[in-house]
Amino acid sequence: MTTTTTATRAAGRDGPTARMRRLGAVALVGLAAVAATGGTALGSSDTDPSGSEPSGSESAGSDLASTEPAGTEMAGTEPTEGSGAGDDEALPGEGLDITFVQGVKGDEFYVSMECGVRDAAEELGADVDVQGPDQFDATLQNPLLDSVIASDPDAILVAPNDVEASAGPLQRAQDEGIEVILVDTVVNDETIGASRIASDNFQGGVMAADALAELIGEEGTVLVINVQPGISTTDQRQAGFEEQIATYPDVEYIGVEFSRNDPARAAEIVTATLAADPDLAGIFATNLFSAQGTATGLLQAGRQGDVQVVGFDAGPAQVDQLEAGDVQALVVQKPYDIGYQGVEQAVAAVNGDEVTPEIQTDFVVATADNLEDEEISQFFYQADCDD
Ligand code: T6T
Repeated sequence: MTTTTTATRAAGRDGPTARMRRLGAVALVGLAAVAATGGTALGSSDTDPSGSEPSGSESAGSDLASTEPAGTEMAGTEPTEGSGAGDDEALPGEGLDITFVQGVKGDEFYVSMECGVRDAAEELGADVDVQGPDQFDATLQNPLLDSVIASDPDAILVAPNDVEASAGPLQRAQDEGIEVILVDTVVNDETIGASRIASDNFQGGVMAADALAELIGEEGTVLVINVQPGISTTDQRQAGFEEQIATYPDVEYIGVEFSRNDPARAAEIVTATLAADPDLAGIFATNLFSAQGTATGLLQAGRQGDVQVVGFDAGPAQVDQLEAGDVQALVVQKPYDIGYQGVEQAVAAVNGDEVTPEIQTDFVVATADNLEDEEISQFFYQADCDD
């Protein structure tokens, strides 16, 4: 179970006084453990995907607020009263420039996050610019960050590429009075980021371990295909998986391989591992491209459906692979919510309003049995905000 907090703090430069206060509804919410519902049908971790009540909020205490974007609920729903649209008051984001720097361009996880960013910016009246490096690589993202800092936005929403290497430019941004909001990934230096908004990635790894153990009947060898060391999210997923899989005495964890976010490399890892260990029972692939390549590798080896796969993320290609039976379960994040709440926090920080330092969003787990359910499919990632 995730720890929870409702701690808030004032942050940022003083802003216009007539800003509408919309905070208070965001807080860190516990992730309900995913319980297997029988067979290989894994249930959702989000007991109320419609968003009216965050999972775990009752048992965790009444001071918890929703992980939903305050006043907006899910993608595609109408903004509720007080969300800004149509109010006579000045919108809280009016006149503010926010830049969203993605972890990498063209990744449907960040595309979906961008959709949340754009919706929130529109509703709050802020201007938003979106940029991203061509690869998940701090040596590419850092120069981009430097040029964003030079353009002097009010706030930067960013998914930093590396826990250490990304800290320099983000520190410089803060030193120059730009509010920095970390979305998805973080840096190790905890002084960076007025707010950090992400999935509970360690718990996601735990869930993946339980799911994979169940799929393989709690025995056999398992492999992790991760991205690269230094990405906070995927490092935590691996750590959660490793801790949890060790609790299954008849499951042998044979270690981790790194795909460098390249599906072709993930496929090669599968081929090489099967050559060395033809009895491989299962694979946990820690992100979208790793999972996509894992499924392709199994297909190429003719072992799809035989070696069990739990992946993270739910881009269109991954959902197709789930439907085809090449992958058995996907841990689905809520990037739209992360982006939406990122903008809310950015606007609050710039205006000197209360900011929530840490927000965790939850997951659903998709399987072939539930992927048609609206409660699950509504969280599949978008390839385009008009989808
Ligand atoms: O899994 C997401 C994200 O959370 C992670 O930080 C990097 O990979 C993804 O973008 C998926 O490709």
